[in-house]
Amino acid sequence: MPPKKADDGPKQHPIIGRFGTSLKIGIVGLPNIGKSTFFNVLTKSQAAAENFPFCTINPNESRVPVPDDRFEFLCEHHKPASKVPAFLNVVDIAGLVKGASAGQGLGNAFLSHISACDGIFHLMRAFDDDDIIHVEGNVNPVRDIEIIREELRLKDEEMIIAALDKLEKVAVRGGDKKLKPEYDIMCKVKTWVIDEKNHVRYYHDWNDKEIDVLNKYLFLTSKPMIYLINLSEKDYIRKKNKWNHNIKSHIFYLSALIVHLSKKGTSLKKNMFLFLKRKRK
Ligand SMILES: Nc1nc2c(ncn2[C@@H]2O[C@H](COP(=O)(O)OP(=O)(O)O)[C@@H](O)[C@H]2O)c(=O)[nH]1
Ligand SMILES: [Mg+2]
Repeated sequence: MPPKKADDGPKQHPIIGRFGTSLKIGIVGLPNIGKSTFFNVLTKSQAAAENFPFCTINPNESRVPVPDDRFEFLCEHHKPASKVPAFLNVVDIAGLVKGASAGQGLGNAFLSHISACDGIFHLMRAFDDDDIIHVEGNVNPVRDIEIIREELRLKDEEMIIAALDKLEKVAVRGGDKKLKPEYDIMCKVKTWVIDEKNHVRYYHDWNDKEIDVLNKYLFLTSKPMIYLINLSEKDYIRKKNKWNHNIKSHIFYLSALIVHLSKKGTSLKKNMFLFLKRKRK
């Protein structure tokens, strides 16, 4: 039989993001909320996790194997010469503060660290502990979500303005027809992100051409984001926390898609639980 042509089969729709064999996810959040502690548990590492803001300066990175029964089955079945399981690179990024996009705290370095990631774990603090300093003075995860959300959006705002400036010169004033569609798409991105103050990922109807353009720029707010809530062990066990309702409704308001996870969610929770158990020692 002749080999199949590359264009055989149904057309695949593009997906927002950069997909490859080596995926990287960054842990992002305010300083001193448990990012390094979570990183250590998830990756079985020993990164410094101390009770003071900006304990992490350079990002710590570690590879975590992703267990998958299907992989074992396929290896057993096909007996390949080499076996390469899936890995997730997890990066513990320095804390962001209000104004980080304009150079506050550890400033703009975070941009390149988050840019290098394919996805974001957005960790927030929902545990009370007077001994653990909160950079905003008190615990309020909904306010904290907004601080991080706005810093990421502001960084994209800079990128969008610079890109539109360039495109305008060539596609509008220079009359380059080839770049006009990209210019029009970037105008739509500008309306959504700058005028309406949204994240790219929360518009769920980008078409294929728009996704191609978004993937050229890989905006911070287009990266898939998983919200993680750092609770006390007590709240975790009783499955209650005074912030739960507000966090959920805020995330719903942002129009994040709510995905009900079963097995995967359990394993993530397990990691959080290990993390909390470790705290008690
Ligand atoms: N009470 C309490 N303390 C925590 C929890 N998670 C982290 N911490 C403490 O908070 C401080 C800051 O943690 P760290 O992981 O360095 O935060 P990061 O700055 O976000 O990386 C450390 O003293 C941790 O032991 C938690 O769930 N409960
Ligand atoms: Mg840290």
